[in-house]
Amino acid sequence: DNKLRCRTVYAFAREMYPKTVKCDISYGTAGFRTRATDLEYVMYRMGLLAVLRARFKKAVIGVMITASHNPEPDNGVKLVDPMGEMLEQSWEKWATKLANVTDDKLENVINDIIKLHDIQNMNDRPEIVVGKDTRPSSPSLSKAVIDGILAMGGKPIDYGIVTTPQLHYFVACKNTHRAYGEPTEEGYYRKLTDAFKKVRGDNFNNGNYTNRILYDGANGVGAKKIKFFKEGLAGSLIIDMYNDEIIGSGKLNYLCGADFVKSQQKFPTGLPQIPNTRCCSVDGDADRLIYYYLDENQKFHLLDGDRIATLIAGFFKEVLEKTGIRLNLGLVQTAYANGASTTYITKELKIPVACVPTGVKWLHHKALEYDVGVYFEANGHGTVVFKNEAKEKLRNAFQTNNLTREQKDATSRLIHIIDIINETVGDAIADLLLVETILHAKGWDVRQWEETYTDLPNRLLKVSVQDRTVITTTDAERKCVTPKGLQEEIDNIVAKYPKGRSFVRPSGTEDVIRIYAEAVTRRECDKLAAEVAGKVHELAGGTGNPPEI
Ligand code: G16
Repeated sequence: DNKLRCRTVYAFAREMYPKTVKCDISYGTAGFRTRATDLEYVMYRMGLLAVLRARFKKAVIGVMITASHNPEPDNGVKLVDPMGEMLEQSWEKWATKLANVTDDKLENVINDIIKLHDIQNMNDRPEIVVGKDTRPSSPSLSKAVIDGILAMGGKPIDYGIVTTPQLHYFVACKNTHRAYGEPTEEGYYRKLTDAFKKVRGDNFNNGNYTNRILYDGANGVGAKKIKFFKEGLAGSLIIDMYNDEIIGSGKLNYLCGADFVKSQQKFPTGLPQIPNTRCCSVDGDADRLIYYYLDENQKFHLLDGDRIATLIAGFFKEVLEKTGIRLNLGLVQTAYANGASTTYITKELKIPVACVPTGVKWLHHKALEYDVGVYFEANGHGTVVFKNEAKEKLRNAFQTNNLTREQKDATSRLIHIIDIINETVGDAIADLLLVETILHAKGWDVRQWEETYTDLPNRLLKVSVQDRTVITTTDAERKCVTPKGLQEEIDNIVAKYPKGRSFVRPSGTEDVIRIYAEAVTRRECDKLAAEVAGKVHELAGGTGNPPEI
């Protein structure tokens, strides 16, 4: 049987999805990502791998076709593990291997995977859930994934165009036999909006908080899906939508969306410029969320993932204290977190903070160590995760009669809030509902939220190099190991700037080196970023001109 299966796989590959690209690609920060035209055979092979993974785990596995924040001509693919988490790291190596072998070696690698993992149930037909974003290249790439699933004998369940977090949610629902929710789009909208409405109650506004927000859909799936939320929220939150999805218009993520707003620190195109009005942007697959506003002098103010993290962590600390239930709370960040946010969390909120490398998989994993783990990247990617025992503890406490009125109210609020959150992965729309819930509870407008601490001016730059793998890092990406001498140069530059901090790392999703810098003033910060970028360009084989600010 096995032999026959492998032959089919090979024949399919040779006829329909031959390997057309010579150079290798690797499973990076968020799966494979490159030009869409180079991806058909990779997609087919990931369909194959998903079925093998599903047989090994005896569970439903997900495949998402998206390049998220990347420009529209790019695309990508990532596998989703049984509880909705990112593919386990040891299998990333297999993904890379399977993607890069020549067609005639495909059979061998598949046999290696089967043997090494002792996969016996080769006749099982596991379900593989497939989703895609709105890119014009996504339908044909999705077909390649589905052909791979079929060739390997799996059962594709095609959810069509969905957000990345929706796909993660479907996988978790299926594998928990619906304990996490209904594995349908309707089930997802209902779970989140019902919980939101319960917590909000009849008073839609509170103190300085008003329930209207301007929403930038990045011309992607986040625009398409917010419409269902608007209906479900029934006026409890009014979402004015801009940058609506226009499939194939070439505008995805262009001058708008969470990545543009965060990295350019600019107001996006397409939204009305109304002073002191809360605005937010999601990215191309709706797993990142960024807030911002323009003041009366048209000055731009950014409230990024660090702000969202501190708002959420601070709120959970307050509510947990009110419940009287002892649960430990922690926050996970990356090196991109603004130094001021880390100081605020540790000194004022007194919540422990951990720092891990870029990539949701690292943050998610670390956050699971706490009873209640909040994790966010500065770029707006994050969520809150709860240990099962923590949820049980809350539910059990609520059932007993040992709580005071205040403790009971706080416990019930927390139980409902858990249902607003998509615990499987960062989810821009679920995060939006959570932020709005907290601002409403506090009665805060966007300026009060911003007043909690003052960000250090910071700058993100990109440098193009011949080969980004020449830069390797350690210490949660805060120090670079190669090329030799670069870290000493960076240290010397940083030493000239009071409270200066800078690090460099190769991107896992684009062909560039990323530079981060922060300092006390905007001028110094920009000078620091430019100096470090110049050094990277010089010592790491930069192409073209070094970036200018
Ligand atoms: C992906 C990852 C994020 C990461 C971002 C940038 O986001 O999921 O964890 O921060 O890429 O990664 P890098 O700096 O390595 O290019 P998304 O929203 O594009 O999926």
